[in-house]
Amino acid sequence: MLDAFAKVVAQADARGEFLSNTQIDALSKMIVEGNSRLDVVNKITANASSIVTNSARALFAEQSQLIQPGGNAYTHRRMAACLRDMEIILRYVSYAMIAGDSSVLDDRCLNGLRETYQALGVPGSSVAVGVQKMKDAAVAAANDSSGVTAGDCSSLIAELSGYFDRAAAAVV
Ligand code: PEB
Repeated sequence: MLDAFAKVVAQADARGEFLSNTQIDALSKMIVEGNSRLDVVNKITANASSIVTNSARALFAEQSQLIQPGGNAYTHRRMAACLRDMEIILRYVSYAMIAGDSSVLDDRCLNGLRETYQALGVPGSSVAVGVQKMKDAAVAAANDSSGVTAGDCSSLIAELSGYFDRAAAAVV
C-alpha cells in the first residue's frame, strides 16, 4: 500500500536516482491542494451512507430483476451483502483519495474481485453500474461547497472519478 509520496520514492529508488523535477512538482501540487483533498474525503465520508443507499436504490429501480425471486439481491442476506459490497468499495475509494494513489484500492479491494463475483454468480456488470451511481453521488457531494472554502477542485474531482472508474472496470 502506497501513498503518492511513497510511490514516488519507490519509483526513484528503483532507478537509484534522486527525485525528478516532475515528481517534485506533482508532490508540491498535492501539498498545495491538501486541504481541498481532505474536504473531498470528508464530504464522501460524511455522506457515505446516503451515497450507498441511494445508489443501490437507483440500481434496483433500473435492474429490478436483481430484487425479484432468483435475483442476486433477493433475500435479506443477499441484499445486505450487496449493500455491504458497495460500502466496502466506497470506503476503499475514499482511502485511495486520501492517499492520492490507487494502490490501496487495487491491492486490498479490487484484486481478485471479478473472479470472486464470477464464482458467486453475482453479475459484475450490475456491480459496475452501482459503482458508477456511487461515482455520480460522490462527485456531487464533493462538489457541494457548503462548509468548505470554495475553489477549483476539478483535478481532485477527476482523480476521484478515476478511482470509481477503476473499480467499475475491475468487476466487468
Ligand atoms: C466481495 N461479495 C460477496 C462475497 C465476497 C464479496 C467475498 C462472498 C462472501 C459473503 O457473502 O460475504 N468482500 C466483498 C468485497 C471485499 C470483500 C468487495 C473487498 C475487500 O472482502 N448483489 C447484487 C448486486 C451486487 C451484489 C449486483 C452491488 O445483486 C453483491 C451489489 N455480493 C453480492 C451478493 C453477495 C455478495 C457476496 C448478493 C452474496 C452472494 C451469495 O451468497 O449468493
